[in-house]
Amino acid sequence: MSNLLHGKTALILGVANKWSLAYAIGRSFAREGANLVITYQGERQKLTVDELAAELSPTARAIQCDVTKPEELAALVDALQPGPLHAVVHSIAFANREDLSRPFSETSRDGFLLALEVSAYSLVAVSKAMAPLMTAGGSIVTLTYLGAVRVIPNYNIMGVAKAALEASVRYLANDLGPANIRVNAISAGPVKTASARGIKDFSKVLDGVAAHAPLRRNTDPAEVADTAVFLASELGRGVTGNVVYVDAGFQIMGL
Ligand code: NAD
Ligand code: IMJ
Repeated sequence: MSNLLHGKTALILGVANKWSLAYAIGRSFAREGANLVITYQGERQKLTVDELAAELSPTARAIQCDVTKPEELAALVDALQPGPLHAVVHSIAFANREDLSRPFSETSRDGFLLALEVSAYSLVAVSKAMAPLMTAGGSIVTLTYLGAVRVIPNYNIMGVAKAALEASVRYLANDLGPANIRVNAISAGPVKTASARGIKDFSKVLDGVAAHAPLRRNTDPAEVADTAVFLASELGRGVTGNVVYVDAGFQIMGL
């Protein structure tokens, strides 16, 4: 392709390993000439993510940022000074494992609040922290899933968190539009990442999508990543407040 992000600085939050959707997005952004800062949650991921940053580009930086720690978000803002920052990709979600297997009606207050804090409020916190650096306008993109709007077995509290995330996208788009900052979500079809591993019947979900989606196959992380390029680039300049489905068409089906 053709340097669609040349001269732009992009922040990508949520790289854990080479399977992370955030890393696929990093690869597409690097291909398009972006200057990259990627983040990881904790010390345990530092070595892996330092190596992944080096593979993306010689200038890519990796910084630790647990989104539940305001001091780490503040340190990230400092590391990005003086800006300008053009693009932010939020690729973060977490819920307690037991809340992704027990009946949804058994969700605890703590489990509910944790999933909503990490998976939805963090987009608000990140947008609030980064918008002042986006002085030339820009693009904020988050990752969501169909479980926000349909009942998907075991997705449970994550579905509620993604519904809050998608509504946050609309309210943030309205607030930040006057600064020419666009805010959108990509709703990706199921992909076998660390966040999918160990989920009961995940292989059946993948097989079901491949059998029934209009394109008769699963979603390739590179397709999700290239849609993020579109949204972060000038090509996406008229798009804000949207949820773009990159799911081989699965979500249009009734039966
Ligand atoms: P992943 O496990 O590689 O990424 C999830 C990331 O969230 C990890 O890097 C993890 O460290 C990070 N994270 C969790 N808690 C955090 C915290 N407190 N602070 C900072 N980071 C934290 O898995 P993935 O599939 O690449 O997930 C990325 C996003 O894509 C998530 O929002 C997920 O809901 C979404 N998504 C995934 C799929 C799928 O099938 N894999 C489908 C649609 C949407
Ligand atoms: C997750 C759970 C149940 C069904 C699921 C998923 N389906 C898909 C996912 C059908 C596609 C993956 N997904 C879209 C997510 O957002 C996953 C979030 C997640 C995963 C885990 C697993 C490990 C853990 N906590 C988690 N928190 C969030 O301990």
